[in-house]
Amino acid sequence: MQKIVTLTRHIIEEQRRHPGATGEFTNLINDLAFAIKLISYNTNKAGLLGVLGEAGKTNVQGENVKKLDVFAHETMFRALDHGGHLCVMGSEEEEHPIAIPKQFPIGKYVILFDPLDGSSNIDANVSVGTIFSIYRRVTPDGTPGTLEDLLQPGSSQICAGYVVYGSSTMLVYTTGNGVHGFTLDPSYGEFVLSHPDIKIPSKGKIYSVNESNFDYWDNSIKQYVHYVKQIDEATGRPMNSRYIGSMVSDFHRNLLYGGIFLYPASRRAPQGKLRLAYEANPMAFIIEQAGGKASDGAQRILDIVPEKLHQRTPLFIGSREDVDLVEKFIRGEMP
Ligand code: AHM
Ligand code: MG
Repeated sequence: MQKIVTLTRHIIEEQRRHPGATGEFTNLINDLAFAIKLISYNTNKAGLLGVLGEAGKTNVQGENVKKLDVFAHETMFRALDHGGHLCVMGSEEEEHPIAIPKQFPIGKYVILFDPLDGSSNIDANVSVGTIFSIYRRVTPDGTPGTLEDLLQPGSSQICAGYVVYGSSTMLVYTTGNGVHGFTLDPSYGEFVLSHPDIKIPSKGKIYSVNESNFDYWDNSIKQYVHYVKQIDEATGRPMNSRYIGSMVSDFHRNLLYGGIFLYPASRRAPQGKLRLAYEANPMAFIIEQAGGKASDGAQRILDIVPEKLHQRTPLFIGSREDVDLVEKFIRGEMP
């Protein structure tokens, strides 16, 4: 019989490498996987269930919230609140740290998540995703977690992952031992290992950026984007433009094929658009584990010490050589 490696089995085998592992982390991932299955099921059924459209609220970033965002946020919270593994949560959809309800035990881990990334795409049936990031707490055990637990640099992550709700649902994660992709088999509801040890090519063919921001960018970014479109066979140009506008999907494609995703700062969004804790850090951990690179243009994303929960950052992420090159443009080292 062919060996099928489920997500649970994979996590258990990974945890065996850590002497003293209690199984708590494995249980946390199992709770998370349950939430993801529920979100996946409802994302697939979004049109049928009549959950499309605006929920009539705005989130902390002042953006419109779609109904499925609210559902995904609540599902994550409710699947994770009672297990006794977490001391605090942070969600892109919630302005403040989310406490563990008083009736439940408090654990040693911290989770941050973007419950439904790319939500402006839902109504058009374009792939969306969930992104998560797990840390060990830094405040004393047994007490409720605080903002301090949530404001750790990305380099302290112990696990990060994302889910693409696409033509199939895929979960990609790392615990610092490579990047592994699992596909949800809808017939028996398990995530099965389909993409072991993913590595991103050191140089890619694809660039992904919202070029409608061109006039708002610094000259260095304009020059870089102009450069990648010029014809020069020796350096593999022009690169190919691909932009879905759903970060998880853009990132996932570039991870598999090679390339760069950029969301620079601009006059319109002086700190960039994407959030450090919910989007940049988890993707940065994954890309580094896959052999790629993530930068804010000047420094490694994972080295940034966050000051605010919903802090934004410029982001350049993908194949190492491609990110190196855009940094050179930013430093003014390219003609
Ligand atoms: P969201 O978390 O509110 O969905 O916003 C993040 C999304 C990313 O998925 C995507 O990369 C980006 O916003 C697209 O932004 P833009 O429409 O400005 O190109
Ligand atoms: Mg998002």
